[in-house]
Amino acid sequence: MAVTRTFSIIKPDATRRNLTGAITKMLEEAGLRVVASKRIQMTKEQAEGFYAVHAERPFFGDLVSFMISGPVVVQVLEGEDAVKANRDVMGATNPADAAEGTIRKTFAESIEANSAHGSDSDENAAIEIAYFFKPEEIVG
Ligand code: IDP
Ligand code: MG
Repeated sequence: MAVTRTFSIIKPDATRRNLTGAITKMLEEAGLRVVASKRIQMTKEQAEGFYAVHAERPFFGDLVSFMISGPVVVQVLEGEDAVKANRDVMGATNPADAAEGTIRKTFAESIEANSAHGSDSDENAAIEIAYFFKPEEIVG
């Protein structure tokens, strides 16, 4: 295994409930290191671009509205096999299916308001990191 990077978002349902620290702690305890982080208010255009792969899904409009409903914390995480480590600690998309001890099982409100995003491949991680961060904003 190699040390790699992934992209994470602490979603509006979590920032609203002041869970930024609690979620970051779970990421850190899973062996991930925050090497870039910023709290932003996404624009509609930014959210639509980020989730463009889901543009044809029935929930796309609601998802974009949710993602701009409040601030988010975008982060670059580094660690051994970071994409998998992050997806494992995040848990299944639907909190009803998420394993005990995962972020989504612990904190998610619904399949949509599920507290965290994590890239699903190294390729998408690189694309998503570049969507929100300049190289000089990432300090490993
Ligand atoms: P993931 O976040 O676990 O990778 P994706 O299938 O990539 O899941 O979906 C992206 C996001 O879209 C989810 O995290 C969730 O916020 C939302 N979402 C996914 N499926 C549904 C659904 O069936 N209804 C409403 N929102 C959904
Ligand atoms: Mg996904």
